[in-house]
Amino acid sequence: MKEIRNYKLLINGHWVNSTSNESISRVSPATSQIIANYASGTNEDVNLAVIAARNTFDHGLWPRMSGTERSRILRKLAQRMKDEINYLAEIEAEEVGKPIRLARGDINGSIGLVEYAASLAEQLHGESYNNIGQKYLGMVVREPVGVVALITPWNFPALIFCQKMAFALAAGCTVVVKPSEFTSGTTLEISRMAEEAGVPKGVINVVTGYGTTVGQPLIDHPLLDKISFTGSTATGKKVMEAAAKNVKRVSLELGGKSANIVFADADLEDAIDGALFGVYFNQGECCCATTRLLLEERIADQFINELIKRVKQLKVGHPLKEGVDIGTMIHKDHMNKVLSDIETGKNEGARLLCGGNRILGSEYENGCFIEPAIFDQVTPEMHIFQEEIFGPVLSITRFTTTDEAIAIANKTRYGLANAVWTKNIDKAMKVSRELKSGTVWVNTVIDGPPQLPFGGYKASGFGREMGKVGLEEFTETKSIVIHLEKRIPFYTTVE
Ligand code: TXE
Repeated sequence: MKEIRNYKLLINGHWVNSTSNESISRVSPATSQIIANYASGTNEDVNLAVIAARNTFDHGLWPRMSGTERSRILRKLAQRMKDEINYLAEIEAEEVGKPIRLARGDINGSIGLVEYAASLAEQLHGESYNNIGQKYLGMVVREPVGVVALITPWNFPALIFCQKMAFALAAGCTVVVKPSEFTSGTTLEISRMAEEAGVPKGVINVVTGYGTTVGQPLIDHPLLDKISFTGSTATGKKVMEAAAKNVKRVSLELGGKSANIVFADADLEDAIDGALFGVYFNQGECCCATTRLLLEERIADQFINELIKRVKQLKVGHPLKEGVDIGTMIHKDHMNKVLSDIETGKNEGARLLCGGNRILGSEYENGCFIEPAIFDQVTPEMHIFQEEIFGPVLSITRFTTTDEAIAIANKTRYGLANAVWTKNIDKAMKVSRELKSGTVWVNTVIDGPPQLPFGGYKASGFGREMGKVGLEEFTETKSIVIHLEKRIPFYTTVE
């Protein structure tokens, strides 16, 4: 048996026990055996962490360093992550239940995010206006927003942590991180590496624990300047409520229900692979998963037949086994929720074409494995069309015209991402322009470099991560108006 990893909290540069002295055991979602223990943080731990981040921001070196110095340290962090890439990937695969091949990709992606944020740290600048009259000079300067709470979910723990932390640090902020209680391992390990790379104490503080006992006191804390949250829409609303109390800045990356529109003139081989990857990647536990496949009627039957053949070849299995395509659901409750959504789909009249059962027996017996499922004849009023299932479940709806495809794709309260497959550039651009989402993929899916911002329209949230704007989200804008020479008095003095 592998060694169980035991973790403490990181507060003001020290690894400390929680004041509760209690821990949270993470069991493997593949085997039900304990793989890690995280400290169960409290209100008091949160308070200590926020005070440390506040003091470091108000009096410490980090926000006052040059961008080049911050950039150098972030690059060292990226190097430390490269040194331990396999270790990080194993933790990610084990704790999330995702295939090791994917976990390696996630850690590589996380390194890429840190490197890109490091480059932005050097480039962050404002504007100057030298054209506003002889007697004026205007400057627009960017300042770090301050102390930021980073609250992250369980599906991409390392990637989402780096997508927030590296940009916040590049801007000069200090952070208090609350990772998911199911997958805190890589956040703690990367924070250790950040210290080793030279990030000063108090810049990154990590309080592990539950949403109610750590998350809520954190978002309520009056000494925070901003909350950056990724998770469910329900918790996102709580974040907004808490932030309203003292007008904290907020950015929210919430759920999604992405459409994947395939036109008859697409490269169908590519589109089939994209349809599979878009929904079964990370077991479907992905906010931008393209869970709604919209097929042009005249190719639908042929496309579906091929899709079913290909789905049956996907290997569901233990996350650490090479060659596995689909791992396990994050935990039993979530698995049961996904199975219940599948039942709802059947009951509301959608046609289950394959999969959708829990897999039991031999290596699957103690895990949370589900066969990848495909539903046909899904209509927009159905629960499975509208609600985020967050599992390996694809819904198919057919269309005949481009306008119909756009209308169906937009019939959701979410707006995180959508994809379109066609070889016709006019059609690709018309659809891209009319889809209501923060991202549109054309002839690809779940794709994109750190230069491109990511975030939602509508109920998928607001604010953007990555790209230059991802850095600006962690800044305040200050206008400095400078008057030169003697002013013409506004109030004239009477002799
Ligand atoms: O999310 P939560 P859960 C969706 C997905 C999934 C559902 C529920 O549909 O099935 O959400 O997942 C912390 N104050 N997404 O319950 O609760 C929590 O501890 C402050 C989409 O895990 O939103 C965790 O660290 N924080 C999503 C983080 O919030 C609180 C990814 C997210 O957990 C809190 C994950 C509180 N009161 C799930 N309560 C995406 N957008 O990618 C909980 N938390």
